[in-house]
Amino acid sequence: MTDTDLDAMARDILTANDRGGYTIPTAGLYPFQWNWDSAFAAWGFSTFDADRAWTELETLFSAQWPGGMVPHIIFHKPDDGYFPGPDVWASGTMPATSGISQPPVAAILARLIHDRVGGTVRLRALYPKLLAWHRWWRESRMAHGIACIAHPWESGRDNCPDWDPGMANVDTTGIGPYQRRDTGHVDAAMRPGKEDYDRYLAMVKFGRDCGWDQAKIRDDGPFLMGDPAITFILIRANRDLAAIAEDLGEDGAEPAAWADEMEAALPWLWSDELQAYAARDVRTGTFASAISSGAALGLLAGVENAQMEEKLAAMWDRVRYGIPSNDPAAPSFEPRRYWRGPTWPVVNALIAVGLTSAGRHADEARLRRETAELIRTGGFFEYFDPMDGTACGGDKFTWTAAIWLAWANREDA
Ligand code: 2M8
Repeated sequence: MTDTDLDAMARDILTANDRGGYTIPTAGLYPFQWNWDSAFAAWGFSTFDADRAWTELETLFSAQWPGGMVPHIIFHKPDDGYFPGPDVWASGTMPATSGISQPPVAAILARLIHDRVGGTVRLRALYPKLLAWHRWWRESRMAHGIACIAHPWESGRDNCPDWDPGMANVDTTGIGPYQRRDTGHVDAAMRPGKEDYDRYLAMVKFGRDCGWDQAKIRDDGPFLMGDPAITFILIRANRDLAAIAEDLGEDGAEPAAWADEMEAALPWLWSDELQAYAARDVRTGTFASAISSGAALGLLAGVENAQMEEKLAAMWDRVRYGIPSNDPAAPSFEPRRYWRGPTWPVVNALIAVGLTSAGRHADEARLRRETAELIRTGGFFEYFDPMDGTACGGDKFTWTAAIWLAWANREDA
């Protein structure tokens, strides 16, 4: 199969996963609109259908909550193939959504899409919504000046060992029996375990019981951890928003100041033991015990740090393909279990955006080559074993197809 054939297949996947204004990540396993998946889908669409790219982002922001939050799942149409569904979240919104958010990559990708295909009128309409979302992060998910997550699902890196310190303290009393659906679609050995799911549901229960009072979730919820990945993403996204504002003739001083403030707060995330930025439990102060792909996203924020770069380079050299989600040298590393080791084309693409900004073109080319190789041999799967390249999780995956089109198979990404 040639790269041209793969281009056509990738476009077909995006089109087949289109449910009318939004794409689902993959049929069966994830039958709704997911937040950061949609932003990547928009980037993919921008390579062949500019109008559809903007529509994807517009549909995502049509579910924005009055407080500015953009939810992590939007349940546009009923589907009982996924658990927990709208009845468990009980958001009370129209459309029904989850009650937490996901990595704020939309401004970063909106800027790249605008650079590629234009669309100033559509970007202008999105700008205040992006700003309101970033403000929500600042007001509802900050501690020690760092962006935090109130649920591992909010990080998008669900069962990453980054969250083990916070997960250890989540009380699961009162979580009765429930029926998971994910393990009916893919191999259970590649998914989070039951103990993880019990805790995930305990966090959802807390949010539901307090009527999704976001300040209460931050202050009293069962879980709150500083997330290096979201912190770096938000620094970059705020700077991109400031640049967008300038292009639009608006005043971007506010998001620019937010980015500077977060950058100044980074020392709170520095682990002396790991010699890297690492996830940290706000409730206990405990750091994650291994370096992860979250640290590698520092490049996206323009954060340069020689000690950390050395650690990250060593981590990359321990695998054959891409940046692993967890360090293979760590006891918690599992090469096929979801976010505990596999490499994810979407994260590689974000890191590549950072490498390009830092002028590290040889590293960017290596990461692109390794990611493209995974897709060429394994297909458009959700994620991959970074040691031997085995394709894992769901097939015909929207974000892998999008990344192929927008970055992995391009010279001009
Ligand atoms: C995964 O997360 C969902 C919950 O949001 C799940 O496992 O059920 C993660 O990989 C997340 O990053 C992604 O957005 C989602 C849909 O692809 O799947």
